[in-house]
Formats: sequence, structure tokens, C-alpha cells
Amino acid sequence: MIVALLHRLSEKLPRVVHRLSVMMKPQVVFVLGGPGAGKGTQCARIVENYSYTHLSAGDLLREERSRSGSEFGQLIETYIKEGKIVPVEITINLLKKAMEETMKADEKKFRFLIDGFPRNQDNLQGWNTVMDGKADVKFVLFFDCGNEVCIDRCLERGKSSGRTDDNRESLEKRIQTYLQSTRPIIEQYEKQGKVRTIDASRSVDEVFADVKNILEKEG
Ligand code: UP5
Ligand code: MG
Repeated sequence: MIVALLHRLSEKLPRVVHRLSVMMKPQVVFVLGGPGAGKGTQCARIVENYSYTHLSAGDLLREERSRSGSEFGQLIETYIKEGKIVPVEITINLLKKAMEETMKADEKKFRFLIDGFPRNQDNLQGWNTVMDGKADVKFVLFFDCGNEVCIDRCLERGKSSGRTDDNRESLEKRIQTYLQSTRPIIEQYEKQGKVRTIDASRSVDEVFADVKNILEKEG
């Protein structure tokens, strides 16, 4: 009797494990910091070394901007060039779709680095409305870097990036938006004890050494 029961259980086990992994809630790390702080660079390094999927909200918006037939192309272009934050309805749909597609293609990919989001109160509300209970925000990786270093890095990149916002005029606006809208979001998470701050003004390797320490501590 017991042997038969154990036998049936062992038959069912793979399916149970499979179902559990399907039900795995997305685990999210928000990656924030000023324009050019190195968010994208460090996320790429993390992906090489850990099982995270990198989703840059800015990259998703730029993709949507150039998608033929997109009804938001012009609006996104204007916002990006002006350093303003695109209405969250657009961004959250792109993020949600990218997360769903990633998990559908490979159910083991449930750990996400969401880079450059949430940038303001509107973004945060949108996230809470659409994603509340559907994903766990583990912590915020905050790449802390002085404005001048940020501007210099983006101007340097602007020589070849083709990004319409890597010029001094757009950069001044991006910095203002960052200081006025994004820093308060980081401060809110700070009060919840969720921010892991890294001095991002150093070399890529030095910054990544700190990132590794944090990720290994967080598990
Ligand atoms: N670099 C990187 N690290 C370095 C280091 N340690 N030492 C020396 N050089 C370093 O790096 C920038 C440049 O610096 C690169 O040339 C790199 O080699 C070098 P990168 O890793 O790209 O920095 P990152 O922080 O990712 O800079 P990015 O320009 O992408 O930051 P932004 O936050 O400004 O851009 P994003 O793409 O996220 O957003 C663009 C716009 O989209 C926003 O301004 C906004 O208009 C819009 N947006 C929204 O509206 N909503 C969103 O949710 C997201 C974006
Ligand atoms: Mg980036």
C-alpha cells in the first residue's frame, strides 16, 4: 500500500515541480541612476555572470519608437529628446509584455533587471496598479554618479551612439528630470530599506566588483 503510494507520488513529482516553476513569480531588481551612470553597462555584466534577464525601459521605448505602425513613435521621440518621462501606460505595457514573453519562452527566466524604471511617481503608480501582486521587487540597485561625469560619458558616447538625446541640450534636461523626478523615487525606496547604493563614478570593473558583492549577499 505505502509502496504503491510512494510510486504514484514519484510519478507525479516532475509535474508538481514543473507546475511550481511555472507559477514562479517574477523577481525584480530595479536599476536606477542618472543618465550615463552605467546602468546598461553593469546590467550587461550581470547578465553574463548571473541568471537575470535585462530589460531596459529606455531600450524598449526606443524599439517601440522605431516599430513601423506604432501609434506612439512620435510621442516617444519628443519625450526622449526633451528628457521627459513617457506616460506610464506606454512603458508599463512594454515592460509587462517583455516579461511575459521572456517567461513564456523559458519558465526558468523569472529574474529581471528592470533598468531605468520607475523614474517618477506616475511610473511607480503604474507599476503598482498593473504589477501589484504579480511580481516581487527585491531591491533597487542605485548607481550613484555625479552629474558632470554622467554628462561627459553621454557626450562621449554621443559621438557614435546615434541617440537623439546624447547632446548637451537634451542632457541638461535629462539631468533635471532625474534630479526632480527620479531621486525622490530612490528616496522612497531608501526609506523602505530597499536601496543598495554603488559609487558608479569609478571604473567599470570596480563598480562591478561592488555589484557582485551585493548580488551574492542578496542571494
Ligand atoms: N560607461 C559606463 N560605465 C562607465 C564607467 N564605469 N566608467 C567609464 N565609462 C563608463 O553608459 C553610458 C556611457 O558611459 C557608455 O558609453 C559607457 O560605455 C560609459 P551606460 O551603461 O549606457 O549608462 P546608462 O546609465 O544606461 O545611461 P543611459 O543613457 O541609458 O541612461 P538614461 O537613464 O538617460 O537612458 P534611458 O535609456 O534609460 O532613458 C532614455 C529616455 O527614455 C529618458 O530620458 C526618458 O525620456 C525615456 N524613458 C522614459 O520615459 N521612461 C522610462 O521608464 C525609461 C526611459
Ligand atoms: Mg541605459
